[in-house]
Amino acid sequence: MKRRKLLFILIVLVIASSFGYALFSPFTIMEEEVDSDKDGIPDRTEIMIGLDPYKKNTVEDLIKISNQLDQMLLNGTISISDYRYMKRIINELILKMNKS
Ligand SMILES: [Ca+2]
Repeated sequence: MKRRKLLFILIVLVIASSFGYALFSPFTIMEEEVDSDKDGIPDRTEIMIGLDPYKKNTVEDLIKISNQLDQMLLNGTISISDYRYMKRIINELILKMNKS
């Protein structure tokens, strides 16, 4: 009996998570696709890393921000988790922009 209950809960969780994913992901993708200045960096990401989403940015701008983040880490004005998170995003963008 207990096993059945657990199995039921598990099935409900699996269905709920897949449904949640299906509901959530289209919005995420739509938001990611908005790139007002068409520089390859989505608006949401530009705002997150402190760029103007209506002004085209280059790889050099991203490198500049990356260096600023290094300074912030050294000064202790950014947490290590925020630093890692932002660096990962910026590095991915630099790679993406270098490929295109
Ligand atoms: Ca952009």
